[in-house]
Amino acid sequence: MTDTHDFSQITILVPGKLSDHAGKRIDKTFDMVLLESADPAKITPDLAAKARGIAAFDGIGAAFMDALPKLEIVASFGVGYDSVDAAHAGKRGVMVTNTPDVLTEEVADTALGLLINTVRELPRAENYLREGRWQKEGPYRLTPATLRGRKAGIFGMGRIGMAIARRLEAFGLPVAYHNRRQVEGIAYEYHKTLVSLAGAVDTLISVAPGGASTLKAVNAEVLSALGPKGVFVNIGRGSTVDEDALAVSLRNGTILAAGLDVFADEPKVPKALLDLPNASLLPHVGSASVHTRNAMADLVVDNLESWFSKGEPLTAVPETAHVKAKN
Ligand code: NAP
Ligand code: 8YV
Repeated sequence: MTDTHDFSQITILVPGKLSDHAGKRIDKTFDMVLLESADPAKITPDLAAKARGIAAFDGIGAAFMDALPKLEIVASFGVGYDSVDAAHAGKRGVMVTNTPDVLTEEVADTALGLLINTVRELPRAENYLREGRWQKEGPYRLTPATLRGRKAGIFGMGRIGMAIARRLEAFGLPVAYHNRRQVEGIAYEYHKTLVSLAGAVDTLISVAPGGASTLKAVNAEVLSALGPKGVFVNIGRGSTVDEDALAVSLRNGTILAAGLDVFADEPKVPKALLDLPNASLLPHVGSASVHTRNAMADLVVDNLESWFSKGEPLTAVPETAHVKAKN
């Protein structure tokens, strides 16, 4: 971003996972300290005295922040930051940044891929070919489901929700949505409640953030409203779904099929979902291309550089938008 500042005396902690791309940049520019995990017990007096920033590729809790009295900024990798205690950071005067926009189109592409995989059974059809069954048994079965004639509902019509909606329109599907607030300037049908949206569509795509306000929002009532032709796709957060209710609904035909990129307790996936042939499952790959992950990593480091050179981040989360640099 800028090479006119000397950041070499500024210590940035990187606990747990690390993006290689971000790691190279942070190491070149800052005093980078790798930690095994974001565990307050791992903070030595020396680190406590000097760490001014965290580059976070996993969650950061309040206790870890509180172990770092000089902490000014947590630059988090990912647009969703439910694993960072941003409310606590806001109260403590610590800036938190995330990585919006640079991943929007990639995640929307993945959502459409997952939807088509789920409805047209493409992964199962490919397995059928690879297992030699096409030659032995003839063509793969005609899929009971199709995208044709479907109506889609989006839970979480934000940046990624809008990008998914544009793609769905190009596929010829009408779109409706549910957010807490109606979005101005868009013509998509708005529903005040998630259950009302589910009742009005047969294809529900969740791209809502995690956190208390969405916890298990996609529950038995919502799935029942979606109905027996219903397809549910989750590209947002696993915590927004009651996974037990979803497995039951898929097993007993309350809904037809589901496509899931995210799970409540990653990387663990409930056996009840793994056992279901009508669930298409991905290991949280929404943004997972080299191109997009590098763009996200660059935004993490750009936020650190902007903060330590101008006292302003590029992409503050709302909970810390009020936080000002101390000097
Ligand atoms: P965004 O622009 O902030 O959009 C989030 C939308 O959700 C907003 O329109 C918001 O509207 C709505 N929302 C929030 N809380 C709600 C609630 N309690 N009830 C109903 N609607 C609610 O975020 P984004 O950039 O589109 O990203 C969305 C989420 O996608 C991220 O938070 C992340 O969890 C997930 N994600 C997943 C992947 C992946 O790899 N699978 C990749 C990127 C992002 P209101 O505030 O009006 O309710
Ligand atoms: C990443 C995501 O997979 O941006 C998000 O909210 O869920 C994904 O893009 C995740 O942040 C990687 O840890």
